[in-house]
Amino acid sequence: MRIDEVWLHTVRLPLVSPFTTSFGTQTDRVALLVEVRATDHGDQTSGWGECVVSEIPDYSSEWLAGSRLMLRDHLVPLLLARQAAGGLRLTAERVAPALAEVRGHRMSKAALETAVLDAELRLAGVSLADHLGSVVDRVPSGVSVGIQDSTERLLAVVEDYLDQGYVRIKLKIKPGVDVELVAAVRERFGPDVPLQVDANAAYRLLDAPRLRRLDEHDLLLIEQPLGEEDLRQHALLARQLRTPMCLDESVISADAAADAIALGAAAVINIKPGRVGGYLEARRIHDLARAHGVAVWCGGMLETGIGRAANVALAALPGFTLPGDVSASDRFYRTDITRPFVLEDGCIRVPDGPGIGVDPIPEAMAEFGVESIKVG
Ligand code: OSB
Ligand code: MG
Repeated sequence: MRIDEVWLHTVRLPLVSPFTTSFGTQTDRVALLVEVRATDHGDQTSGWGECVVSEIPDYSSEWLAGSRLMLRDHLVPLLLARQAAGGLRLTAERVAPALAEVRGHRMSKAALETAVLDAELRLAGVSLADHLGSVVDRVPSGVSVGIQDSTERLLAVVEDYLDQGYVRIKLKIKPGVDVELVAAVRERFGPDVPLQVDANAAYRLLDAPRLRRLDEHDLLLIEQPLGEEDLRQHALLARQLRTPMCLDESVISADAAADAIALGAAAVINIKPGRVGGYLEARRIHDLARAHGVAVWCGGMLETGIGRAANVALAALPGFTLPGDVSASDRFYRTDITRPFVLEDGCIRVPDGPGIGVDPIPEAMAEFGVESIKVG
């Protein structure tokens, strides 16, 4: 395969309702899409990757404008230079090594690697799910519920999602907006609703006594209560809680996952391909966790259909034993830029077409497009 051109498309999609976490509120999603135009034996295709950065560096240190520059001025030129130098045929497996001289910037690297992988698989006629090793054709769908203005509002929102068929509820929490919410949801919907919480790093180890009050509510897990760099403190906290400890922000690589497991900082891991540098590293974390008996589930970053399609393929691997944040497109968007993913009996169907199995719809790209730039 030969890369002919790389395009960076920016699209802005309004959210159906604001999404609030411990670090802020989002009313729309600006997505950076990497398109790799490639040729193999005369066949041409476009491969797509969605960069999961936020507009501001709140969830991680990466952000939209920085990511666009990083791709434009460093990552894409590096990859094209590697290709021009000849020798090895370009494959997705060779993208990460080619980009390794750039430190960090995993979300940007992931988007580029995914676009190359998608192009490669489209040209080979193989679905991403088959390539990664999927074992199911539908995955159970959980939903991440943002912090609401009132408990009554939260209960109404949760009820609506349960009515739609979501099989697991994740409540965003922050200090002071936590135990009471969980208690209210448990009281209204009973002990059988699979329920978990996500703090997005908003607590300190000193909050352990308060977090221990979550134990009586029989949660599946507590996600990332402490800081991204606090692996050791997560291990200490885990020993004070009955609720299983799950890490999100802290797991930036397979190495970090190995450390977290060895330290006892993670009984469960939320795998987000963007956070760890791509789907190939995500699969390594899945394999590692599975070998250690650590459950994983697929996280989300409000992806459009492009990123969602790839996440659904990943979530079909055998170690994904908990429902992920892989909800239907209409959880976030009235109109998606691909055909929408829909809930069927609480599940999302795994795309089986070549590559990620979905395509951007030209009319939607025109409607939501902000800018497109060509690199190389
Ligand atoms: O921590 O899982 C998170 C969204 C943006 C940033 C961080 C997180 C989230 C979510 C997932 O909770 C939302 C989704 O895509 O379904
Ligand atoms: Mg999280």
